[in-house]
Amino acid sequence: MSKVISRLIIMSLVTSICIFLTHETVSAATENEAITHVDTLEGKGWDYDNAYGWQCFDLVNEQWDYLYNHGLKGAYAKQIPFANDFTGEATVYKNTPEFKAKAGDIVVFNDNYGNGAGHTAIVTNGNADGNYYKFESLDQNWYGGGATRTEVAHKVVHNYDTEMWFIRPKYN
Ligand SMILES: [Ca+2]
Repeated sequence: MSKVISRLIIMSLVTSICIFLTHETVSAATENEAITHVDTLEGKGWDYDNAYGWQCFDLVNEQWDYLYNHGLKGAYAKQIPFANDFTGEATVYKNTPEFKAKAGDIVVFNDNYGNGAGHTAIVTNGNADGNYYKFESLDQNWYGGGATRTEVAHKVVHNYDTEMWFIRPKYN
């Protein structure tokens, strides 16, 4: 076998392995680094898509972009669990009575919230009441102050709801 052919075979093998690794790569951040990054988002207004002011989705996309260098798809927050391929990046959990959220999870509320658009936030404490009936998250636009840029990212205590999804990133 000529050296040229050998090199071509090796190059194609390396390329294949790189593509495989790229697809399977988890976040470059550790769990602790991700949680620390959430803290840096608090107290400021975030407009990831440069439209409609400081939406809930903007805040979540700031975190997702930190983790994976891209935002999440979905015309509305409620579509996040279904409009994205989370293979290699995260695990999606539908809420159940046994589910326990943890800091760093992305929570998605259904169309009973946000005037039909749903809502999304970043969990900061999965057990805000000591009984796992409530969790705390960092939110934008929970009170409707996103469009007017008056509601910076702030912590809110929410009830766990049946129709709720939690997206848990795969950390390094
Ligand atoms: Ca926006």
